[in-house]
Amino acid sequence: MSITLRAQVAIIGAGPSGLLLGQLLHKAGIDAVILERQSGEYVLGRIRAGVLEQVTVDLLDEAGVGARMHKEGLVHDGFELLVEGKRHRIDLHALTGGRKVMVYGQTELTRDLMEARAELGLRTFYEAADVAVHDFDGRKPYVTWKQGGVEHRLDCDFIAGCDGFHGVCRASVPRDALREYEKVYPFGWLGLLSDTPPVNHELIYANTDRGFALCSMRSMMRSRYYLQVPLTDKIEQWSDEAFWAELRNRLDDEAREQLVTGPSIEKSIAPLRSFVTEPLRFGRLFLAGDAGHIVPPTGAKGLNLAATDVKYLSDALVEYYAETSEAGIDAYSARCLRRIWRAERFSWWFTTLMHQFPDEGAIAGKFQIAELDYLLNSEHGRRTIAENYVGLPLDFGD
Ligand code: RFL
Ligand code: PHB
Repeated sequence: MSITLRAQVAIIGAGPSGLLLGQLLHKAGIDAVILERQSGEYVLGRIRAGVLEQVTVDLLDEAGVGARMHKEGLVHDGFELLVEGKRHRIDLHALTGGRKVMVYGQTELTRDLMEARAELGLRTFYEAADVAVHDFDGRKPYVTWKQGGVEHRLDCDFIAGCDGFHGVCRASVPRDALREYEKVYPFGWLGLLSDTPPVNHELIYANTDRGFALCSMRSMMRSRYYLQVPLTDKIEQWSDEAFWAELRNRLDDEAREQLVTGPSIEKSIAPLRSFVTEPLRFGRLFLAGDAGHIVPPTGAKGLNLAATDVKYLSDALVEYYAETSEAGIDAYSARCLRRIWRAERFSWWFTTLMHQFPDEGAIAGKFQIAELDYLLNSEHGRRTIAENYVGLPLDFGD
């Protein structure tokens, strides 16, 4: 037995990119089906990003899913850099003409998008096995997969590859049709989530000679902390006690005193990578979000870039269906890549500024401290950090 379905757009992946794209297309009257390899609970169990730029907040409002975020999210108008044991505040609001960021977990945002989709009765297939994309270089692409052992086929006009770094879409493009740029960093981030009040009301990014640390949060009762660790470290080596002791070592006296510890509710190690694929369109297949690019998390840009890719893609598809114009889809890749490279540059630079690079010798650390000394004592320096951190406007440079 096999089942054949039809939709205007097939979306592969129900992470934030796929779900947001589905919602924006639905608002414009375009019919899309989402295929996701995992179960919904599994997708919600992945603890990832925490900081949303204003542009992302606006997009979630446009998609009609912003209500809970505005109620429960935490608006931050600054953050702190801890350098040589001293904290320096970056006043985002004052330095960027009133812009701010929103602290709201990727899990919550994903849940809001999933619930909105379920309420609208839009088609999503979770636990879709062996998803394969076909004929995207012609006018009649289609997707096949297995659901509970039954073969399925979805005929469509376009395929949106929102299936993350390890997805099937980028992997299905002939190798000679794309170029990949990559940098892997010689360390990872060990993250811990705990139901404890955050150590500070704003995020703290710490440059210390023991390695980078980040104090973040999900709410006033839930904290998220990260430590730079060698890539060779295994999660089993890090008891909660060892994590808290090392975090304490990387904080200033005041934060050390304020820190409330407790049992972890999640703990994992993530590698850090800068990665971009060019182009992001292959005939009728588009890549969006982590399927096309990865940033190290230091600048909190990954999820935000995924959201803006999807905005550009939904605008292009809306233009195609409303005006039978291919101008938008033709421009998609170049338009996205310009924004992506700016965020890649910032994330690479901020990562390089804040972490220890043991193989680069003592002089690398001295350069970092001198650069931070310059940046933090210059209005221009603080502004350049602030305007990149809050996110450049969608039409920047146009
Ligand atoms: P996702 O979230 O990876 O979702 C892709 C979805 O596609 C599914 N999939 C498939 N479905 C069908 N068939 C297949 N063959 C498939 N292959 C994969 C997957 O199951 C998944 O559900 O990509 P998306 O939607 O583009 O969203 C991107 C964001 O998730 C990502 O940029 C951020 O989470 C990156 N990131 C962070 N970004 C930040 O802005 N701040 C952070 O603090 C931050 N921390 C992180 C992160 C990413 C991490 N990863 C990828 C390991 C921490 C971690 C650990
Ligand atoms: C997080 O809360 O997970 C987070 C916040 C800011 C970052 C990275 C991660 O730069």
